[in-house]
Amino acid sequence: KAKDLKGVEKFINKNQVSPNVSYYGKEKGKNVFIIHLESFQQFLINYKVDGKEVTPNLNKFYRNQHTIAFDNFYHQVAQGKTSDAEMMLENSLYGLPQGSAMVSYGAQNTYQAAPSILDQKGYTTAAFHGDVPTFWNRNNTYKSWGYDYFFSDSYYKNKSNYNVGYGMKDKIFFKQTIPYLQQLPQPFYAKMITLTNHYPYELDKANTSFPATTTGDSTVDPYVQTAHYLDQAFGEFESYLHKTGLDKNSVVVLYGDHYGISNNHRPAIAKLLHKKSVNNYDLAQFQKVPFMINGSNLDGHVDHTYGGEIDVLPTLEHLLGIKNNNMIQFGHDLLSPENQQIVPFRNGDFVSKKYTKIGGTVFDTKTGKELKLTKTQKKQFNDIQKYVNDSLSNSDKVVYGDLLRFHHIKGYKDVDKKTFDYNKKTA
Ligand code: GP9
Ligand code: MN
Repeated sequence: KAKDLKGVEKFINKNQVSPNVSYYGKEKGKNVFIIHLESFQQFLINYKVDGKEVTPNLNKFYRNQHTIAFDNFYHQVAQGKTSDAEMMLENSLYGLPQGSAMVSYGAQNTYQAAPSILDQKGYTTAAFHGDVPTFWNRNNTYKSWGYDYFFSDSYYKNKSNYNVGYGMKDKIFFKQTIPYLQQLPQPFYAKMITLTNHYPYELDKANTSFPATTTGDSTVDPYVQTAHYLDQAFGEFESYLHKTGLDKNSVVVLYGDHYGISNNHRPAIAKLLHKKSVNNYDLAQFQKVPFMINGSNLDGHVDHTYGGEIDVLPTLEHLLGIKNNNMIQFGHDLLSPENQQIVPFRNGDFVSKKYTKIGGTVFDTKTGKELKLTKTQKKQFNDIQKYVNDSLSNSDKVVYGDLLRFHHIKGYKDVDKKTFDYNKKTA
């Protein structure tokens, strides 16, 4: 019902943060690349095996003079995995407590998503993925989000040795994406979803030059090999951007969607981190994923702000000079000095600047020490917990109730799903 939106709007307005004046509109009008690094965790950045960097290209990108890299950035997905990440990234709405919002609510709901917001600023929008279009109901959901184009497996030349696991190998995927990119009118918003670094981390012999880790856990050990392959694929794509000068008029956003190594592998994780054992705090830290933004007008640095996938869209909007104070978005610009630095997890746990709450235990986020809260701390803690619960439940109200159909924004037209057709036309 339309009146259910009132409470949601109230919550959003109360928690609004204003943009950082020194970043607002810095990258206005540029092309945007969103590069989805499958199952990629932050610990891989600068990680070495046998003295060799797993991800030399991403490491370079991380410390590039024009890259803002967040090192306290968490994935917030639940059962919907990749689809939860996509949902948060492009809508600033959470995935659902069970199942996948894209699967259950992707086709019928109204969204005010990144592609349609940018479309109305004159952008062409396209998603690229080397798997079947139906996975996670992308073929329907992307229409609701306003994607002009969705290039999936049938758009790519395929030979049997091009594939591994779920689909096309990342190097081949990036290479074959380029001719399509070149035809997109600028400015464009292009999302590329990689695949090869997906469990069970399979790779053909020719690409398996990098040494596996030696934890003895066979699910974990090949992870760095496919991560290394993904890094090489990214490196090749980056040199294309550089050669063509596209890097100058584009913002390149990189993020890891969720863990590759789940928390069920404690002994192996301890070995990877060179620790005797790991507790819940260590595991929460281990769940960090990369979030990096590169743009020629940005002053590169590592930013320690605590944030998560829900915060990406507001951050990007402000860099592009797009106001979001009339939008229903649950994240907050990570570059805003007013950011409260609270990262809700789907199960109600959270990381914040001061406290990390996992299960029934509260840790000091800075030191990792378990805390017995004093009366004043308890009050702060409860306020954060309330925010976390309200944020998740209001987002769920929006998705379950399809409330955005009642949310009208001045100067913004809702998506007309019927205008899109992602089937490849055969000449
Ligand atoms: C499949 C891919 C995998 O197309 O995006 O999704 P995941 O299993 O990581 O959720
Ligand atoms: Mn995934």
